Amino acid sequence: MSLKKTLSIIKPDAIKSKYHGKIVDFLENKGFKILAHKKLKLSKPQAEAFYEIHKERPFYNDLVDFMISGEVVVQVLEAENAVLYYREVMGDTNPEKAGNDTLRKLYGRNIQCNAVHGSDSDDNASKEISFFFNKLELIN
Ligand code: IDP
Ligand code: MG
Repeated sequence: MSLKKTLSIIKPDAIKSKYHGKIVDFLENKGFKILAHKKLKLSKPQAEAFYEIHKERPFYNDLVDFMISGEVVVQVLEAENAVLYYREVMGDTNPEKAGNDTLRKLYGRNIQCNAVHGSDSDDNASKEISFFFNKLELIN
């Protein structure tokens, strides 16, 4: 068994809709251990830096504005093959295409306001976790 970590963000649309508690429940029911968890409001430079890899994509500016439009909750999740498994649990980027019983199907509104973020590789998970958390904040 190889336990891995991934970074999750509950996005402003889901926090505003009061889905925070439901999403935490869902994650625990799916078997994730929450190693770290905090609420914060991203500044523009922070959101731009976090989504730097999408800088050239047409939706980048809108995505940054959306991510700074309200509070977010960032979490470190642990599970076997956490990155891949969380991407399954989130569902497709577009909630309309997401499978039943996925977070984005249940709580996402559209392709931008899609309730949650999850890392897309183990390397990016490490980078994204260090972006938000220092070692002292992580249960090990
Ligand atoms: P992912 O979150 O499923 O990994 P990415 O392609 O990495 O999807 O895109 C990052 C985020 O940018 C998405 O979660 C969504 O909020 C937003 N996004 C992606 N594609 C579009 C689009 O075509 N229009 C508007 N926003 C988008
Ligand atoms: Mg992505």
